[in-house]
Amino acid sequence: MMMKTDTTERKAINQQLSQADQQQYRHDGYFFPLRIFSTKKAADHREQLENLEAVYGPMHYKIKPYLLMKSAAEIANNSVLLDAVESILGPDILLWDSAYIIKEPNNTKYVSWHQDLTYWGLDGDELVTAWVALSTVTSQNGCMKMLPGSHHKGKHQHRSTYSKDNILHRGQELSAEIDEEQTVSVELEAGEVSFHHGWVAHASHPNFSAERRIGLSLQYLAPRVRQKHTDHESATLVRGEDRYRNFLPEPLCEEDFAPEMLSFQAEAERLKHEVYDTN
Ligand SMILES: O=C(O)CCC(=O)C(=O)O
Repeated sequence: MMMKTDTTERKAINQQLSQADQQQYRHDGYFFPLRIFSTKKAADHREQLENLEAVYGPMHYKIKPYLLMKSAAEIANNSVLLDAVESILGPDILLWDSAYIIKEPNNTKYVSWHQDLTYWGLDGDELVTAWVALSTVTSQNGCMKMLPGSHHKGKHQHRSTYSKDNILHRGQELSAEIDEEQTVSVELEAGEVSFHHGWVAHASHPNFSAERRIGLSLQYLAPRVRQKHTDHESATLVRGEDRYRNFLPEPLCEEDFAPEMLSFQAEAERLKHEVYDTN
């Protein structure tokens, strides 16, 4: 009886993407914007991030910050965000990876045109990235750009450039030239999120503004997907059930930068680099 009431209540407030939004995601390989919290709440999350950075150093590109920071864990478990992810992946959802991607003011760092799944070692593409804006994100400060429909044919050829200003680990970029005229800029207000498919071609240019550009990129997986290169990767079940156990369960963040979580995160980061760098 209790179970039935809980399910009914959750359904009543579930805010999954509309059929039209889901259709757009399937057609283009991305969907935006969706507001998941107010600009005031976004400013609060940004303040928590920047206060912790003042003590522990830069958080940019540190893997799985939701293990270390209550604020990141709260964003990753946001119910509006997860409702939208549920309408893309179904009811069972693992949080597999995440990173703050921060472009400092007037900075040359960029992200080359790439497809996320190229080097991630996964055996399926039931994965969606949710990119949560914690600052206003515009073409001027280096928002993401997407090539609509580029996810339909799966993997395209990449080359590793290891270019100094490229934020990606291997500076990987699509070998084919992208016609920028065909691309769409993912401009967001703080507190909004965009969703993109693991095979959609995307990139982001440098930050030409005087403000920090801050996003939290979160990768959600359907539990049936496997990591081909190791059985030791971990993930957090954020909704539903994991009937596959392809990933080790992760401890939950209850305190910012707890020592035991720091060592768990460091090992997860080491393993992730091993997979990214050798495949
Ligand atoms: O934050 C960026 O500029 C790029 C992010 C990205 O490539 C991703 O989240 O997949």
